[in-house]
Amino acid sequence: MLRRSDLSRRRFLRRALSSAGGLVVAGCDSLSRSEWFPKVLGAGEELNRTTHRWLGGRRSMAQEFAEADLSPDFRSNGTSSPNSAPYRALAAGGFADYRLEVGGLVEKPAALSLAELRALPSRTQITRHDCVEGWSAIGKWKGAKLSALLAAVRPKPGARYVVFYCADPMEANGTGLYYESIDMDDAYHPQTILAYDLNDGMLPIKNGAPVRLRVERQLGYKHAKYVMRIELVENFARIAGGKGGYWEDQGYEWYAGI
Ligand SMILES: Nc1nc2c(c(=O)[nH]1)N[C@H]1C(S)=C(S)[C@@H](COP(=O)(O)O)O[C@H]1N2
Ligand SMILES: [Mo]
Repeated sequence: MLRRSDLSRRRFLRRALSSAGGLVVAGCDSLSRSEWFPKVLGAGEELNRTTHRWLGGRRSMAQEFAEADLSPDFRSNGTSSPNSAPYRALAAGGFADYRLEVGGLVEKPAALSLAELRALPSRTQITRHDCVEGWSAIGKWKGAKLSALLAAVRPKPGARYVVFYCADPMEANGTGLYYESIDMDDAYHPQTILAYDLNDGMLPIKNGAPVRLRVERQLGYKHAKYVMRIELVENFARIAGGKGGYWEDQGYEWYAGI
């Protein structure tokens, strides 16, 4: 298990590098999507990988733990019960009427019931959640692989980010809701799931029922709870404060790598 000091050292390294290194990485990323780059610049790719590793393992897997490491209770943070009439109605019905809407830049928009989400290829993982407020907890999550959901809706070529709109109303932003976003690199990562179970039981309301995002290489605030709608977009220009998330609109980093 990572010691606290290791964690802060890694965060320090990441911050120290993010001004200079971040630019390099962003540049390499967009270049590597064009046809010629990988063929011509093998050395550049190696540099790209090394830089990612320095930045906290962007290409790697988040650490996974054993059952013995599980926290006795997975605490709640932020919203613990969304204060909206539609959400309360869904919860009262045991989420039988819940439909996860998936739209935006996709060929086949969809609205999935919990049963349909549970029928998608899933992954179970025991991971540590790190909140910027200074606490961590280890939990066992099971959920649909976001990669499988994306395969079903077929992203259009222009899709660069996946946006998650939540059920909890927030005053301080334009959508009026908590929301978050990730890029395609994290969207297709094997540990990125839409979790419906926590510690072998149904996801409790305090932790985001019926569905919450797990994006394990990033900090707690990226893990959107109460996900109602997913939108694939090219950029964040027309979404709330334009920074890609509720906390990002208030100055938090968009890429919250651990
Ligand atoms: N919809 C929604 N998602 C959210 C939040 C929130 O307030 N609303 N809080 C975030 C923060 S800061 C953290 S640390 C985690 C907390 O998850 P937990 O309640 O399962 O501990 O959820 C994140 N996702
Ligand atoms: Mo958090």
